Amino acid sequence: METLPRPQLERLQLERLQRMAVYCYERVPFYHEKFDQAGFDPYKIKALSDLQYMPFTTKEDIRDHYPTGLFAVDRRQVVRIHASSGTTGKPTVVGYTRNDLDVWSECVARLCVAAGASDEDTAQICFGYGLFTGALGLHYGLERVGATVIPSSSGNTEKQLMLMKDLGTTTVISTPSYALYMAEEAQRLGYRKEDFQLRLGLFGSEGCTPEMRAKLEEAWGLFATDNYGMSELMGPGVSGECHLRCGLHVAEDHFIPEIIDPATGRRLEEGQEGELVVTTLTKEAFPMIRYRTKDISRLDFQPCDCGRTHVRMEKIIGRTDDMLKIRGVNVFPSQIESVLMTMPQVGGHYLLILRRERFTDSLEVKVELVDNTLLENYGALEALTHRIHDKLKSVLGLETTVTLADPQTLERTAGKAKRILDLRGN
Ligand code: DLL
Repeated sequence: METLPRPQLERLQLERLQRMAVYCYERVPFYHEKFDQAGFDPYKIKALSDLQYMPFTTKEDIRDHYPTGLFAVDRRQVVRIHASSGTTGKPTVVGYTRNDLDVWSECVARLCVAAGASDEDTAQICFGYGLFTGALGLHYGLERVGATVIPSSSGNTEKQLMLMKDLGTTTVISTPSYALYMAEEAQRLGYRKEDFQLRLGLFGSEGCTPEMRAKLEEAWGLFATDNYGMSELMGPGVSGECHLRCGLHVAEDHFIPEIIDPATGRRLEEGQEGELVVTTLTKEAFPMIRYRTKDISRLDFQPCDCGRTHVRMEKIIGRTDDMLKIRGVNVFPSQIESVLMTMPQVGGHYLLILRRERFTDSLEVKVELVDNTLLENYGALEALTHRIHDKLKSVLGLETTVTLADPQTLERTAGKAKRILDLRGN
């Protein structure tokens, strides 16, 4: 499947899309109405390009049908429920049939193998087990690979490190920010790099710039890959990097990705940057037609040297709702992270604070020092502040206020890092 020549792959996608469109139309009243309103006839799909005439589905649509109004099967066929917490209001509830779980494990297993995992690995899963899809998704995928899975969950970092050392964990699975936190804790508790046998990090669920990744690889002495997914589409398993790390291969036999202009909804050409929209081709319990992910990326259809033919999406650049607009300048947090992580005196944790004073927005970049060495040296602190400020100014074209925080003072989480504090109100 992963190396199917493109024409065969597209034939398979077309057959599956035709089936999926009719399936949604006949089983989910929401899609029935939506297709009718858009004048879209699901029985008449002739080419993959017809996809662009199908209506989008949004997070609001899911919310409007809380909790399970978009499910396409009856409850007897649903064998698992997950949910994503979301920042406001009700969670997004998603369901799986037995076949959905099987496909899910397969997709995750593929990305683990593509990254270099095998049945010789001992894989410690440091994602939170529960409604979040990350832990159980990776769990079943890695079991399918034949790895020895340690479901240690997130948090309780001291015990986490003890298990990692004593059981000879070779592969760690977590958010990049938690992996960095674990590395700091390991150092604080007196562990040495040689105490661990980690060789591979399967990171995902939040952004990680190449600069941050380099920090992580250095801290743990491992090879790190990135994988992407979201609850609404399945969880992890939608796409992942192979060992060549030149984009994340999308599991194209199960998903069709598109890139659109978020403002107009128009589909963009290959290589252009825009919002990722994904259609599921095989999901039974909770199918999604043209789901607007709000994640920004671009697609590359060139075959990869690894032999996989599945399209590669670029690492997520940001989210349409994460893009900071400050005095008319658009800024993605990842651009700031890239600047910060090139400075050796700066640790992996930072906070972006937005304020509005007298109708003008301002951005404070609060940066944590990596250790105590600069603390007594006022001149050096001031020089570092200026250096960060000037670099940000030249990269972003924006005035920021840079403040330095003592080591280990910004909040850590065991899951996704919270890096934006927006105090602007509305
Ligand atoms: O985070 C699924 C997942 C779990 C993926 C474990 C990979 C590993 P949600 O909690 O629903 O699902 O959050 C989905 O997280 O829309 C992105 O904005 C962000 N995200 C996920 N993976 C990446 C990544 C899981 N590799 C949302 N890079 C998505 C950047 C990511 N952002």
